[in-house]
Amino acid sequence: MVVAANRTSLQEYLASERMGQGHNSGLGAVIMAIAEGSCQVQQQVRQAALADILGTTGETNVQNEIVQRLDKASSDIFVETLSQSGQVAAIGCEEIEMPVIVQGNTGDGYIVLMDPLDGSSNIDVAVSIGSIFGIWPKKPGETVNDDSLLRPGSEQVAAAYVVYGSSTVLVLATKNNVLGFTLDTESGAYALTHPEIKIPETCLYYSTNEGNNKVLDEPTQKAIALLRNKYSQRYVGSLVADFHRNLLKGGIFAYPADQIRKDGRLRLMYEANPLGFVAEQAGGAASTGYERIMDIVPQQLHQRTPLILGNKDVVEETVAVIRAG
Ligand code: AHM
Ligand code: MG
Repeated sequence: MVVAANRTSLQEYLASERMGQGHNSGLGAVIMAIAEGSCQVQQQVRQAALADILGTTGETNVQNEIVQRLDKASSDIFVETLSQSGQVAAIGCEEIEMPVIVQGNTGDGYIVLMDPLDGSSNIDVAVSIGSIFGIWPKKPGETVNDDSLLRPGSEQVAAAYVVYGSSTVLVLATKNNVLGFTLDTESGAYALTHPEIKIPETCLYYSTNEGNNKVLDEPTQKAIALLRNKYSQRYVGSLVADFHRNLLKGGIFAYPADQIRKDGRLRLMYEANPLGFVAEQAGGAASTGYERIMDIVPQQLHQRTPLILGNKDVVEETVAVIRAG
């Protein structure tokens, strides 16, 4: 049964926003490439154990983390769909050390940075995981090279993520708004289910790895204690899933720097920047604890960052406690 027949499809929405035209020329094709790739990834995620594609590839990635077979498969899928969109000049990916420069793209086009499968530790245990994308417009007339990817998050034109949860939801943020589309697995099309997402003003949840508390510095321990005293804790261990809950229900995610992870745990270019963009467009905020995430001028494709993300007032309050020392 096709349950989404009377809803606006992602394709219809992009056409109505004229995302194939004018200064947005080609953005619709990039977003459709993400949607198409995510349909393939969600099939693999749902059938992983049956198709015998769980477990590791036996390799480690550039961050020295073990590569899961689904990490690699997702990376290959999105590199292919984005490259074939005809609108992507370069791709930066968590699983690939160097940027992928897409041959033949000579037009204006876009640069996409992605975490193709976020929440690797949850892949083998049937817990929600996701994919994250930041989209930057190529500079006019630029011939892309490796440095073309090192742009601050504030220059993103759009960002998206897909959560493979009890349903598959694609959240798209542009400078105009934030919307959610749910995949109708029968028809294979995304349908608009969450028009105009805004983070609720009331914060209900905080999401942090409490096991790290002992290695936090004192001001950060104070900031986390404040959250603990006020809000309920929810922590999946997949950033996309934790963020998605907090975006819809009101909450804050915190992965601060600690004595072991001095630069934080999460990656600036394809985790913090895209979700920071989504959060800000939905009325929220994203900070390292010391500065706005999207103001950081990146030095490296795979650099890490501390991340405090979600409800604006609570991010500001948390940051103020960390800064007060
Ligand atoms: P990944 O991109 O390799 O999956 O790693 C990032 C994940 C995030 O999804 C999540 O927020 C974090 O790592 C969890 O880390 P920890 O297990 O230290 O709590
Ligand atoms: Mg990740």
